Amino acid sequence: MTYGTIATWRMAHEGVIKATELLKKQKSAGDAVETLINRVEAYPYYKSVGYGGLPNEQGVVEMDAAFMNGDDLAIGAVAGIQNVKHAVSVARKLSKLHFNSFRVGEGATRYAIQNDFEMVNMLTPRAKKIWQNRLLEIQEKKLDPYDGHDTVGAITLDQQGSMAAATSTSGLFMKKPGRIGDSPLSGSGFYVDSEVGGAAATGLGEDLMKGCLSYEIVRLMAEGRTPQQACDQAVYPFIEKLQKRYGKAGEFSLVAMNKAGAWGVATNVEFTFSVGNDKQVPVILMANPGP
Ligand code: SD4
Repeated sequence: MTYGTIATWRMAHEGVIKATELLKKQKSAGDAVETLINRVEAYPYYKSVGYGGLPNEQGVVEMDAAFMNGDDLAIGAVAGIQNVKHAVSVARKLSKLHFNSFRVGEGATRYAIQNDFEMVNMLTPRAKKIWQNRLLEIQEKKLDPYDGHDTVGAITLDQQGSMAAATSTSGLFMKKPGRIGDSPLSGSGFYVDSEVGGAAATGLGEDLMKGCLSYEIVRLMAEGRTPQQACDQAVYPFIEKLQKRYGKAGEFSLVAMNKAGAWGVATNVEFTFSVGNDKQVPVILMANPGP
């Protein structure tokens, strides 16, 4: 039976390997995507996701994450959550609730504590040093706060035909406290429908959410486009639109997979991603800025 996963950035590769193994053993798309994202969250040297993620301008690590079940379209999300090792697991548990399934800030953190999620000081000494150095640099020269930030976003398809999507990020380095990007927002950072397929985004959240691009890609797939056609048709005209209205567009990279396991990607930067399925061992691939 067909199964597969696609995820953003090189950092997702070990998680994709693990998720692909699980899918091969007929585990669920939900378990596979959570395991994939947990791997990235736990690794201390990825500066933009989970433990070791870079903090906001006050030195506080605030995480955003989401989980979506493509069968019942259930969504759970957290934003600005603190000191929780696996934000995506909190999001997955929230997805089981009909009410109160998207929590922010203190309410999200409190929910994690009350439900026995692993709590840890997410600001590693390394991340603290990078933050301190950046504070000094900012005093010396005017710097763009958006610098080298990546979200892990993934789509999984299991052998039963179920799909899931999830994201996790510490968001923009030096962001203002309380700033939330696209990653926990359904339709922008992610979307999945097991009857069609799913998509996930990484890039500048403030621009990504103007286009609801993950939903747009799924909508185009539902109309019959391949994942690659859907990515191309959703992403590049929207980048042009932003360029026309603002003179520029943020960095955008989107990945998609349909219910048959075919995948696509669109990006305006050099972008690495990882794909694993029943036809090939997981590989890291590189996409060049399109179209
Ligand atoms: C955000 N989309 O918070 C995230 C950050 C990111 O590549 O993915 N950067 O806006």
